[in-house]
Amino acid sequence: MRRAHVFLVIAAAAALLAVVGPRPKAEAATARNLTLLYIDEDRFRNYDFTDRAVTPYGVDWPIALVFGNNATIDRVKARLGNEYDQTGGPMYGRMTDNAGSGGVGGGYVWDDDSGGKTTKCPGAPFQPDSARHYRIYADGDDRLYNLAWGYYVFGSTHWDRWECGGDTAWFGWSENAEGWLAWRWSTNGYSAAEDWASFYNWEPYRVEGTHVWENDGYATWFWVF
Ligand SMILES: [Ca+2]
Repeated sequence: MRRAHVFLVIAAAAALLAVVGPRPKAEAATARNLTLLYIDEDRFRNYDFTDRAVTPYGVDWPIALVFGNNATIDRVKARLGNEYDQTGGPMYGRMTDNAGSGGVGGGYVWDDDSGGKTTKCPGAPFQPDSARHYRIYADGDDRLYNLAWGYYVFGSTHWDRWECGGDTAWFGWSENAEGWLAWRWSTNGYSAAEDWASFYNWEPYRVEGTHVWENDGYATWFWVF
């Protein structure tokens, strides 16, 4: 697991010059590898989106998290709530819990989530300059189901840095944020299998506006009991 040491740098002096208030969220960026993932009768997109539209030009982050076995949205958030106790703005996941015959047609829905975040407004005075942020998605009953994964939800995660001031805002490093989420899950007493399965959304390091891409294309599994 890589941990970018840049996050250890404390920009306390810069934070004092910060302008309070949220800045625009990560702008929609361009996915290299947007596709539909298949697991039994279920289907979901391997990125989340900045609006309710499936397009490689309007993605937020790669899907890199599956909370499985006995997950619900609320259960996962409760178990991460000791650190990810703030929320951000909403993004959108696309899925169906039963694609129907041949896996075509049937039941696609959107879910929006504002997620859990370690600091509400990173970069604001007296706040840390960075936050880690995850979002998780499911359909109307707040969980998806198939025989392979049990009850599950899926999601993305990333860093928000200087979002509310201090220096130029940027968002991303999702692979690193995924590792930290697995660390928090494990530290809280649950098990995770880091980089467990290919989600076909490898993103090499690159900067696209305020979006800093880096994702190994392998999602982490989080056991929920
Ligand atoms: Ca990964």
